[in-house]
Amino acid sequence: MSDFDPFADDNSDLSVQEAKPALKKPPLFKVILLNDDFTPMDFVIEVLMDFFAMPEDKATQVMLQIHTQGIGVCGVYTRDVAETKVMIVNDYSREHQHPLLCSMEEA
Ligand code: TYC
Repeated sequence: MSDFDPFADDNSDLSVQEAKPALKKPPLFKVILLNDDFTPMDFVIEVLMDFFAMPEDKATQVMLQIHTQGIGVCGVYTRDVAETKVMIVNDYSREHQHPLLCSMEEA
């Protein structure tokens, strides 16, 4: 009887699997609001509360910062979430005939 066993595994064909590179974190985007001379302060506060989940005191603080500095950050999100927020806020402002502008930039 032969000693050859076709199912025996001497591990001679083992190779070491290279570790997969760790997944890169997705880029993040700041959603920003721009100041203008016409949008009522109360409307901006409402937007910050309703679309960016800010409590009223925080929304008031951010609105005043935009009013005095010209620009302010509403939140930081992945690309899809940021794009959706920008669209929703701009649509909402247009619906209410306010020139409020929402935009995004890479964080
Ligand atoms: N500047 C506006 C006013 O005086 C208020 C305002 C604040 C508008 C923030 C836009 O993103 C804004 N009524």
